[in-house]
Amino acid sequence: SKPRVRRALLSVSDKRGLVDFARVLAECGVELLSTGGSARTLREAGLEVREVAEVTGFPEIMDGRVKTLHPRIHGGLLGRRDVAAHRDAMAEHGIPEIDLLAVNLYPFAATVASGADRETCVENIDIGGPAMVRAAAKNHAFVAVVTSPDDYETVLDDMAANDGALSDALKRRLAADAFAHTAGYDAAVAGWMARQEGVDYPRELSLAGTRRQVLRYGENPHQTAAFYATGEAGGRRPGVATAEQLQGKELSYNNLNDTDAAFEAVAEFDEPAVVIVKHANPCGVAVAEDVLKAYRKALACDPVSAFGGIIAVNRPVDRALAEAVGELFAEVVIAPEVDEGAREVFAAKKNLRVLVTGAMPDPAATGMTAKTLAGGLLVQSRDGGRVAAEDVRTATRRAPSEAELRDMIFAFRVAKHVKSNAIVYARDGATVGIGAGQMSRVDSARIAARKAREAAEAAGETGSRTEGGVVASDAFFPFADGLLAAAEAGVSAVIQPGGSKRDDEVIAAADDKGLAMVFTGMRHFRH
Ligand code: 93A
Repeated sequence: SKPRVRRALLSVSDKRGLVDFARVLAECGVELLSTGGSARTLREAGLEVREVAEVTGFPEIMDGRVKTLHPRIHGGLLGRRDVAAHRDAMAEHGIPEIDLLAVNLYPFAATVASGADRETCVENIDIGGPAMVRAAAKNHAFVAVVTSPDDYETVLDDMAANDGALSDALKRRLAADAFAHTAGYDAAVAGWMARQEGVDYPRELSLAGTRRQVLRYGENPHQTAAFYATGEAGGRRPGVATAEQLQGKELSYNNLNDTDAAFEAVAEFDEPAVVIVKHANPCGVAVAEDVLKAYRKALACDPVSAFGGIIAVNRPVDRALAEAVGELFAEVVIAPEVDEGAREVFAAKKNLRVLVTGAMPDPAATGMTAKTLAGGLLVQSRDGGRVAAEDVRTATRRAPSEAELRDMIFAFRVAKHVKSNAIVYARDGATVGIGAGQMSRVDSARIAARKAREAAEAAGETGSRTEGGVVASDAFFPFADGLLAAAEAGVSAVIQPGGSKRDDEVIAAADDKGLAMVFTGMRHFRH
């Protein structure tokens, strides 16, 4: 049978669960070794521990920079128990075998996130911890390494089931986690150091994050999937990765993707706003004096698509909004806050997933986006571009009215969150037709107009919703046809980046139809 765990080295910054873990180990007859702070915590809890300094015969020096970096420790972690020469070396040099290592590292990412100065961040780069973790993980045939307090219980259960020994399966799994842990840790250090030097993309890029959740499946049931929190901005960007889920089933891969799209979109607006998303595209967006009005306007855009959608709100959700949302079949609601009354209403909808983020993210903040392609990774800064009324230039004879301009800025911000080619019709602070993801811009323009017509018909309206509205295009109109399709739908104003070779043709067509058209000079492709 396997050798029992006889000696454990515990050296942790995050002391969560440490005492309980160590107490059970001690009860199993395991000798405890530990470093300064960890040893103190254990002694205060009445446990018997040997300090590493006692084993090495060498004090912790240089403010703790050198405490475990010693052959008496590393020999005990790396020595093979099945090689006579290794055993002899241990005996000769008084090296105690370490069978179990529990280490978690100096909190580097949290120190950076706290806004600490450079020196403090550097001091929080753990050297001895990763060295021990890697040594134990390499020697996983004989040594178990625990890098997360969440695994203490698993280790104790495994020991209980194996007569005080640890199974090979668990040791291997823990070793894999250990290398992932140190890789992620070094990636955080490398990323921070590069950013200090103004380098966005270090030569070796790791996006290693922490696995938050193994998902039931991916985009389709035959695909596997997991959700990783990369801790972007030190985990300070409020959103789906940091949100608290109040109720409802586990979020699926598609839920997470769509919820992110919805929440990032609703963060664009200063006024109370609601975004409804289906298949990663908004199918209704509106701003209003309050979120209940905004919700009604957003829903009216395309109530058919909104069925089973994701609803994102940029203000606290109250009882009235929760009741209105309750009339629809929605998958997810995400908001910075959900008040008591709303929580009561939602509680009756067991399947509805409700997420609270605590705050709204800064829509203009810097950050990174990544997408994979075969054998590679495309990385770019996130699209923090945000066109305001003062950024646009009138291209036509007629300048837009203030109301037109307000709707155009709104529509352009929506278009940024619609897959290209994106065409967005809007009126009075609400989208009335959205054309997404078409290979031809004129098709997007026609689809958006058709959707507006059909929604109006279904609602029994006689007038046209696009009449007197505005249209936004995420990229320039290469020809006049897309603009003419919008003119046909009755819009009075157009917002687009401009910059086509045929801008003159497009401007002439707009002038001919009496439209006001502004150029943003900024494009918002989204694929
Ligand atoms: O400063 S270090 O890089 N040098 C070391 O030799 C060393 N050994 C363990 N950091 C070192 N550690 C780290 O100290 C561990 O990874 C753990 O995070 C922390 C535990 O210290 P204490 O027990 O004194 O609280």
